[in-house]
Amino acid sequence: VAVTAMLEPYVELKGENLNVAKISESGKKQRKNWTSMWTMLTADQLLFYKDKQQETSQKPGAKAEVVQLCGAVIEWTTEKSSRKNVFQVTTNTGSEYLLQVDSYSTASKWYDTVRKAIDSSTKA
Ligand code: I3S
Repeated sequence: VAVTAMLEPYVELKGENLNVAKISESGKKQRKNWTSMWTMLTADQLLFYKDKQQETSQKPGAKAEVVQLCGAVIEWTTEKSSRKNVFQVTTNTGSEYLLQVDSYSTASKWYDTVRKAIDSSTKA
C-alpha cells in the first residue's frame, strides 16, 4: 500500500479562497456572479465551500458544491472575463466554472494541480 501511495501523483490541495463564477450548468448558460469560495482539491473533485467554517461544519446542509474532474477540461481564458489569471473548468456534464485569484503564483498552482487531477482521474 505504501509503495503504491508513493507512486500516486500528489494532487490534493488544502483549502484556499478562490473567486468562482459558475457560467454554465449542464450546458445551460448562467448569469455570471463572482463569489469568493473556500476551495479544496481532492484526487478527483473540486469542492467549493462558502467559507472555511463550512468545510468543518457537521451540520446537515453545510455541504460543498462538488465538481467531478473525471473527463473535465481545463484552460486559461482571457476572453470570458476582464479579470486576470482566470481559468475555466468544464465538466463532462457541461457545467462551466471560471476560477480566479489575483496572485499569479496561486492561480498557476491551482491550474497545474487541477490539471494533474483531471489527467489522473480521467485515466483511472
Ligand atoms: O461577462 P460579463 O457579463 O461582462 O461579466 C461581468 C458581470 O458578471 C458583472 O455583473 P453584472 O452583470 O451584475 O454587472 C460583474 O460585476 C463583472 O465582474 C463581470 O465581469 P468580469 O470581467 O469581472 O468577469
